Amino acid sequence: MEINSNHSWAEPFKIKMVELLNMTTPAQRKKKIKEAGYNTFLLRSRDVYIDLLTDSGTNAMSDRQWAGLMLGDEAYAGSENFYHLESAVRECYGYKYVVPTHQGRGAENLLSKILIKPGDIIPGNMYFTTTRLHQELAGGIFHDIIIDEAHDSQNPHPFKGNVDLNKVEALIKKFGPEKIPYLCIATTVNMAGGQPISLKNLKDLRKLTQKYGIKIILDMTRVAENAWFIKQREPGYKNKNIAQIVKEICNLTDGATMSAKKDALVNIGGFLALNDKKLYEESSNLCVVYEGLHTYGGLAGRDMEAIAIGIRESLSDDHMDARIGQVLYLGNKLRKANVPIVRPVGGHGVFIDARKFLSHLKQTQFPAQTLAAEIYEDSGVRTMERGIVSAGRDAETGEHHYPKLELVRITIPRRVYTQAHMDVVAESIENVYRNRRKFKGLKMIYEPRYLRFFQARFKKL
Ligand code: PLI
Repeated sequence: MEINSNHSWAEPFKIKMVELLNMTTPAQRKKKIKEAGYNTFLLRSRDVYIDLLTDSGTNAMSDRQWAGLMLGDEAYAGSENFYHLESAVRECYGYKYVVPTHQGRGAENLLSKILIKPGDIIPGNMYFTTTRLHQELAGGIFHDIIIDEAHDSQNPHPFKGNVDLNKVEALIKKFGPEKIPYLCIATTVNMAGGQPISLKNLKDLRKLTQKYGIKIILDMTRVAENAWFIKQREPGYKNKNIAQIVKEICNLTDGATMSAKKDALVNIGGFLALNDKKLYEESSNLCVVYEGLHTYGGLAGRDMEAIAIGIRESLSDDHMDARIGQVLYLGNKLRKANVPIVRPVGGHGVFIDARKFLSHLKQTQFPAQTLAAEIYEDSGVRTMERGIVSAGRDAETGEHHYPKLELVRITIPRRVYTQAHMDVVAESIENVYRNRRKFKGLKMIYEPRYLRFFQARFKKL
């Protein structure tokens, strides 16, 4: 798809320092992935050439962020950097109160503990792994309210992160509004392939939920990326900038959880942002139990400074054109080679449809896990399973969840890799695609209790 500005997506930065990479041989990689139980999370990073496991905490910081680290005020209480972070959140996102946390799941924990009672229903536009687990640990039950199109990898809907309002109304009718403390709405929807929600949909949702007094809490982890898609695709937003669109999104919600490790261009950190004073007081009090004092929340002063600067950098239109332009570049290359990928290409990565890629395997043979391991073996490129392993088990029945989407995520860190790296990635995946009939699937031989995809081990069938 075209970017509707009059210049290309070339990076609005130049490179000042580089990190040297290890190159490995096919024989070494075969051994390493076997030792890692065919789980790319269990590889050592020194054995990886191009690391596209995640865009989380893998960003390259700018010279201004690195300079900001030297301004770290490492006081236990009242660090100056906290107030810089608070100002950035207020000015850029419009929320009144901020509680820093060590990363996004720290904020999810605080939010779930203050808002969810056992038996509550938490509707969301598709699940995210850590988000749903914290809801469940607090006694909540997650319900998927995303539009059906999001579960179909080939449906070209421009806003596959949208909520189906009929699904929301049906939940309200069935359980009653008092059982639904909030809706958890993600920008862009990670497990659907990095798909955006439209502002029209969010406005309609706000109207509906306000009628019943139900809050909307944003998972704003990739809100600026979502804003870029709104600018490209939604009527009326072409002439607005990313910063304005982000503000408009946040204004339609009551609060947000944030993993600053994505949009905000840092390596660690997150926060919970709220508008309600009483909820803020409760969460800042719980923060001292789980994270640290409410003016540092598990972060060093220097980390908060880097986030404050990163938030502002993330709202630059030029940055976002280059960031998502690079993702589209890889996506278009793979599409031209007929590799089955999720359409449209999302914001933070290209997602391969492993069901179509390895159509001879059953879902219980873990096609996406198999494919991620084979890509590593082929070229040292590390990707991630986002299918049946990530989906885990039903909290009540103990059965596997069987998600319709069985995907391998090729996730692009921000400001890290070049176009030549993307060419190598595409060539490797095309090579694996040519050899796809040879792969026989995997068997799970170790399954941890929580978030199994991180630590599960497999052997080849
Ligand atoms: O990894 P955390 O704890 O900073 O953030 C958790 C988290 C919350 N919401 C969303 C949409 C995420 O994508 C997310 C973390 N994502 C990871 C680690 C990823 O690889 O996508």
